[in-house]
Amino acid sequence: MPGEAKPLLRALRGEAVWPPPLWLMRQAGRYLPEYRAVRAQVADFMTLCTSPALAAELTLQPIRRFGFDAAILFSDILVLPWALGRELTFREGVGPVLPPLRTGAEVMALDSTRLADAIAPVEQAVREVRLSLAREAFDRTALIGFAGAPFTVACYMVEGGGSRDFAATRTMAYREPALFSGLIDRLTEATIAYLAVQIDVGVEVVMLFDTWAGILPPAQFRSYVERPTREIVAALRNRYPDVPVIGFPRLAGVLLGEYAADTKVQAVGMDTATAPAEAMKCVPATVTLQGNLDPLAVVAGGAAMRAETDGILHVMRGRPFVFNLGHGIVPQTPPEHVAELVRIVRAG
Ligand code: 1CP
Repeated sequence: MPGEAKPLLRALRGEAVWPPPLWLMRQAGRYLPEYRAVRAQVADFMTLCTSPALAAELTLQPIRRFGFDAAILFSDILVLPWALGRELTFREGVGPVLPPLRTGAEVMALDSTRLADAIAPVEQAVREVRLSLAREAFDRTALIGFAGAPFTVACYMVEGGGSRDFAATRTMAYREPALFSGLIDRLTEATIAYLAVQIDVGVEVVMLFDTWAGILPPAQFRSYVERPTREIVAALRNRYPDVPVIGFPRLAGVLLGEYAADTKVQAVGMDTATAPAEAMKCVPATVTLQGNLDPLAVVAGGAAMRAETDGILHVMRGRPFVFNLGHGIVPQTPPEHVAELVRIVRAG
């Protein structure tokens, strides 16, 4: 298989590739002047996500600048609820805003029959990225597709946007468990369909972002984080046995090992708060680890960034590993610090 030579795919198939492959969560974004230039051409963020040529261009920008081992499709986790018929706007300085979903009728109205048409621009963006990667000879760069995991997507849908504690969502999960489970089930099904489309047109790996997984108590973590993730992994593995799934249950803490064993993801993303040595102990060596440099260490740069990076590399050497951040890169990051980080990691 020619793809086998790509370092990311080798690491995700269980090989201790060294120096480790690297890419950064949110590697396309406001910290790059070339992103800001494209963003300034359009009125709103959703136009970027629904214009294949622009989404493809933004996906390629960080690859051209830094030569990462993975390109991640430029899109957003909230494109899925939008494609199921929920309104969505991104407000400058606020973030995503949706109409809060609170009733069974609204869950029933989520319309998977419109999914295929709504995600056609995403499909086209994937095709264009694959063509550009080949045309520009980025032979070692693999393409990652993604979705939000059902719980995190449900958080934004129920709450109607971002929140510190997602209190309305978590109250619904206690008061109306049948309603909340129904929403999670719908999203699980839609996520499988959405990721299958991305794989059909060329993504080589998929990642499930469960940014808010860690706000749940253990029993609900099992029901709303582990169970849907296990179902998505099983369905995709059945159809696409060679496409690895990376799970990122942010702030899962001591449940990280259980998450890996239960969901059977090929790789687990460690968040910033996870000690790599602890993750090594609880996640089996057959599961690839990814992470977990603090995004603020990249803002700081210099000796602090080097020390933190060396610490992670030292612990992970000899096991299947993908270097990344512990959460998304932040807008105030100097791009030169990212270039320096790439040099440090590539020196092993
Ligand atoms: O390079 C890439 O990774 C680009 C693709 C990408 C991804 C994987 C974007 C573009 N968003 C995401 C995932 C995403 N979106 C997550 C999961 C990962 C994470 O925790 O960071 C989440 C929670 C969102 C929701 C979202 N979209 C937020 C957070 C809202 C909140 O306060 O809780 C925001 C601000 C967005 C907008 C957005 N999405 C992507 C970008 C570059 C932006 C910023 C828009 C801009 O500033 O121009």
